[in-house]
Amino acid sequence: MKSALILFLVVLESSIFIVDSKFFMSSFEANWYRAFQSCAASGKRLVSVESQQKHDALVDYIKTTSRYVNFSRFWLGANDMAEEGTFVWVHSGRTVTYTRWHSDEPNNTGGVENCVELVYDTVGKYIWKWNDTECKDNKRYFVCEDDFIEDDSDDEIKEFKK
Ligand SMILES: [Ca+2]
Ligand SMILES: [Ca+2]
Repeated sequence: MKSALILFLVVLESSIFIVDSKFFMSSFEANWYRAFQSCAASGKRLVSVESQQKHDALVDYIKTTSRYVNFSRFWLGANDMAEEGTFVWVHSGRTVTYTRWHSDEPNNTGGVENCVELVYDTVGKYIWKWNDTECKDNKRYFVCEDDFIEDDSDDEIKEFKK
């Protein structure tokens, strides 16, 4: 039993050092549903942002990619489809608590905005802020994350934060 536990810890620890590819930027734009499916199909998940540390790590990652340009938008793994106004990280089912909403958001424009996007737009002053937007007709790039590491560990987040 003891040896099994040690083996598990060794595997866990060694994996921490290979996760600099923790985030994976999509190579194409897709609607929210397709983005969610694409991440899942490759054994990953559409990114959740449940803490300031995670937000910082995600933004740092995006800045290393070619998708980091003014007026860029990325799907996040949350929506309020089940209950209007209550946003949920779909992968975990957890209610969204940490938020980065722009001051005018979420506004559910037209009654059809249910999916969350991360926006970098210096003109509209969405500086890495969230917006709720329509899920199906809008196409965005998106970031998948590796499913192995949980969101709750600050230590692990520091490890993959470059
Ligand atoms: Ca909504
Ligand atoms: Ca909105």
